[in-house]
Amino acid sequence: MQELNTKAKITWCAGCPNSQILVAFREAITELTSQDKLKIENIVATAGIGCHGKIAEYLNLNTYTSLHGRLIPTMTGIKTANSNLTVIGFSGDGDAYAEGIEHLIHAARRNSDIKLFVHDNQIFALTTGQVTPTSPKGFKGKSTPFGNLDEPFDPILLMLSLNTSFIARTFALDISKTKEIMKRAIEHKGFAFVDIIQPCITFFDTREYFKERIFWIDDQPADNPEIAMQKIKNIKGKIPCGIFYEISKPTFEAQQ
Ligand SMILES: Cc1ncc(C[n+]2csc(CCOP(=O)(O)OP(=O)(O)O)c2C)c(N)n1
Ligand SMILES: [Mg+2]
Repeated sequence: MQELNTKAKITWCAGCPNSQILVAFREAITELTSQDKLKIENIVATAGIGCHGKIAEYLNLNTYTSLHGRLIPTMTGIKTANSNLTVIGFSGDGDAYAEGIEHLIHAARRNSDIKLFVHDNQIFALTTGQVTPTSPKGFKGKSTPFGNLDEPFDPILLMLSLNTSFIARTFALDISKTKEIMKRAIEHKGFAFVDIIQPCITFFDTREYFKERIFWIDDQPADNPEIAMQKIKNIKGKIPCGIFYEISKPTFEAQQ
C-alpha cells in the first residue's frame, strides 16, 4: 500500500469520501499485484477533470489526466495502442454523464477492455456545486438557485440498455465493498462500469440519505438483462449496490 503513495499533498476537503475511494483502490491494486493477477508496470490510471481527477496525483503508478469529458476516448486510445496495458479511469458524474456522455455510450457498445470508476457526487464539485445529470429534481445549487427543473437519469439502467459487459454500483463510505467491486471490475475482460456513490460533504452532503437507503445485493451478478433488472430495481426507496450484471463477450481489441 505504502508504495502506491505519492508525496503530493491531498487537497480534497477533510473527510471527503474521495479519500476512501483512494484507499479502496490502493488496497485493490495491492491485493491483485501480490496475487500475481496484475503487473504494476502495466497499469495506467487515468483521470478526468474535477475533484475526482486529483486521484491521479495521489497514485504512484503510470497516470494520465485527460480533458474534462474526454477521459474515455483517452483510455480507448491507450488500450488500442498497447492492449497489454490495464487501463483504469476515474471519472466524475459531470465528466462522464454530462460533457462525456456520448463517449460513455459508445465505449460500452464497443466493449473495449477498459475499467471506468465514476465518482458520482451528483454535482460539479470542483466548480463549487452546479447540477449534473444525476442531481435530483429540485436540487438547489449555484446554477439552479430556484431548484433543478430536470429529472435525473439512472446510469445503471443506461448501461444495461447498452448490454455493458460489467455493471456495478458501490458506496464510497464502504471501503471493503468498494475494494472488492474494483477488484472484480479490473479482473473482468471487457468494458467494466462502476458508479461510485460519493457524497460531496461540502456542496451536497448526502451521507445520511444514502446510509439510510443503501443495501447490498448478493454477490452473484446476473447474466441476463431481465434478472439484472430485478436486482437494479429500487425497492421501497432503498438503493441497491453490488455487481448487477456481468457477461462474457468479445472485446474491441480481440476483434481487431
Ligand atoms: C472542457 C471543459 N469544460 C468545463 C470545465 C470546467 N470544469 C472543471 S471541473 C468541472 C466539474 C467536474 O465535475 P465532475 O466531473 O462531476 O467532477 P467532481 O468535481 O464532482 O469530482 C468543470 C465543469 C473544464 N475544465 N473543461
Ligand atoms: Mg461530480
